[in-house]
Amino acid sequence: MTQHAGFAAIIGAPNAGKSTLVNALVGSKVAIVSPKVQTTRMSVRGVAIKGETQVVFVDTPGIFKPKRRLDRAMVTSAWSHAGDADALVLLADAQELVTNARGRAADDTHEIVKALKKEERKAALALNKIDGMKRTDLLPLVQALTAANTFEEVFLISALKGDGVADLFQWVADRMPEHAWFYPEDQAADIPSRLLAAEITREKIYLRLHDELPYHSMVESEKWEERKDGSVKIDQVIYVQREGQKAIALGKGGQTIKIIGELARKEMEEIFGRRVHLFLFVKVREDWAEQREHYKEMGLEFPPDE
Ligand SMILES: Nc1nc2c(ncn2[C@@H]2O[C@H](COP(=O)(O)OP(=O)(O)OP(=O)(O)O)[C@@H](O)[C@H]2O)c(=O)[nH]1
Ligand SMILES: [Mg+2]
Repeated sequence: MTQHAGFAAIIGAPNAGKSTLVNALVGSKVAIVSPKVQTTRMSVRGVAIKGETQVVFVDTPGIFKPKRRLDRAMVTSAWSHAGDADALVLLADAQELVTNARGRAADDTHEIVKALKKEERKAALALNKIDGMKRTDLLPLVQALTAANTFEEVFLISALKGDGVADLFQWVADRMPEHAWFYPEDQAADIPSRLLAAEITREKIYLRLHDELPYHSMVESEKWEERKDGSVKIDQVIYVQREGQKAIALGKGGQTIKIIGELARKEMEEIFGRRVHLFLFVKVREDWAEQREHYKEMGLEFPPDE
């Protein structure tokens, strides 16, 4: 049988559940997830196979009206992946669209729909987070969105619970061109280990400190040392923007950073399948989001001044 392979980009407003969906499609964790908006900064590839078809799902940063430099880089990256993809899925938070129709997430979603329409870009719409929602609330939404004729197909899914995910996968798989597979059969993610390790720590920071330490942190794996016993020693730096944030990240007597380190280490050991010695350092660097070198580390282009 001939092989099919291609790229499917998942785009959407921040917090729609894109990373959760990519993890569900791939069947293992390739992208970090948190209740905060703008969790994903760089696009992550997750690989999944259906029959003779290999789909490379591209998780992208949320699309919204960007102001800061890092935001602009993230949104640019998301659109460029959409442009390159063989299949495109717009993911939207159905709960937001129904109960908070004038909210920011709904606004961002409508702007994306407009942009797709303008470019006459073919895409599927997946309404996410239908778990816990009433069908009667969903139907008018689906009707309104299909009436506009922008989408080839509309799916109702729960990325978290798995409902509808297989149908969406099938739709995507059917759109993959004839092509040899891009990755070996057993590869699920395409992200360098040190970058993934940094992402895992960032997820734990977001989960633990999402109210106190918004957005303004980044993690870099500075050292990666293979040990003879098969374990690895990883030194990571957490950059924050203020002294006060450093105190928050450390916590009383270093308690917070210790918990974050333990959670991150455990997950790294699971994912890498080996023992990990993780050392975390917190540094204040007020303008890290203005420094070119960090963008490369995050896999983003450094956008010019506005
Ligand atoms: N109830 C429910 N929650 C979901 C579902 N999918 C995702 N979530 C939650 O929504 C939040 C955001 O999920 P993410 O996967 O990080 O969303 P994202 O679109 O990747 O967000 P950004 O990377 O910030 O743009 C998390 O708290 C998820 O657990 C779903 O199907 N149902
Ligand atoms: Mg994400």
